[in-house]
Amino acid sequence: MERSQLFEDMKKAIIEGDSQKAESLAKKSLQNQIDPRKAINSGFIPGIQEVGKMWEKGEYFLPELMTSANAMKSAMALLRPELKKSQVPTKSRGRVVIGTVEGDIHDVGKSLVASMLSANGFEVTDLGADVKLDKFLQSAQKKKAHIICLSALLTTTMLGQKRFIEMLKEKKLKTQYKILVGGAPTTQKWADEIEADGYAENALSAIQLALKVMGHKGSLQ
Ligand code: B12
Repeated sequence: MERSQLFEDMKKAIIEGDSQKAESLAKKSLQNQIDPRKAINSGFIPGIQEVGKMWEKGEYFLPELMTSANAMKSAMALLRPELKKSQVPTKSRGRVVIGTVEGDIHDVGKSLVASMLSANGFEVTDLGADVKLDKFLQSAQKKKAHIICLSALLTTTMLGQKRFIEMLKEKKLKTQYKILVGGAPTTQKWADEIEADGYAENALSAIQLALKVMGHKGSLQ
C-alpha cells in the first residue's frame, strides 16, 4: 500500500472514531518500517485536527469527539513504545515534569509531547491531565526538574499557565525552572505575555525547544 494512502486511511479512521482500524493501521505502518513519528504527524494528527474542525462547524458533537479521541489513543498506545525504542540516547538530557493544567482533561497532545521528550533522552514525569498547579511545583521540587511543561487546550484553562508562573514569581522560584507552554489556544505571543520560557506548536518543536532551553546544541536524533 502506498504511504500516502496509508496516511489517508489513518486520518479517516480517526475521523470515523474507529479504534480497531486505527490500531491495525498503526501496526501496518510499523510492519512497513514507517517511522512512528511520521505515522503520527502525517496520519493520525491530521485526523484529530479534522475532527476539531467538524466540531467547530457543528457537524460533530461530544460523543463523536470522544470516540475519535479514543481511536487516537489506541493508535498512540501502539506507537508510543516504538518511539522510545527507536532513539533513546544514553545520557539524560534533562528532567521534565509535564501535565495538562487543572480543569482541563485533554491529554492526547500532552502525552505525545511527553513520549517524544522521553524518546529523545529526557527523564519525564507525566502527571496526567487536570493537574492542580501546586502539584506541578511539588513534583518539580521532588524530581529536581529542570523543565516544567504546562499543556492547556481551553481558553479558560490556559489562564492556569499564567497563574502558575505568577505563583512561581511570588515564591521567588521562577528562575529555578524553565517553563514551557503549549496546547491549541496558546501562542508565542501568549508565552511572551505570561513570561514563559518557551512555546511550541507541536511535539517535534517541543523537543527542539526543550533542547534549546537546556543549552543542548545537538539537533534531534
Ligand atoms: C479530542 C478533543 C476532546 C476530547 C479529549 C480527549 C482526551 N483524552 O484528550 C474530549 C471529547 C474529552 C474533549 C472534551 C472537551 N472539549 Co475538546 N477537543 C478535542 C479536539 C478535537 C482535539 C484535541 C487533540 O487531541 N488534538 C491533537 C493533539 C495532538 O494536538 P494538541 O492537543 O494541540 O497538542 C499538540 C500541540 O498543541 C503541542 N502541545 C500540547 N501541549 C503542549 C505542552 C507544551 C509544554 C508544549 C511545548 C507543546 C504542547 O504539541 C502537541 C502534539 O503535537 C480539540 C480541537 C483542536 N483543534 O484542538 C477540541 C477542543 C480543544 N475542545 C474544546 C472544548 C470546548 C471541549 C469541551 C469543553 C466540550 C464540552 N462542551 O464539554 C470539553 C472539555 C472538558 C474539559 N474540562 O477539559 C474546544 C476548546 C475551545 C476553546 N477555545 O476553549 C476545542 C478547540 C474544539 C473547538 N474547536 O471548539 N475534547
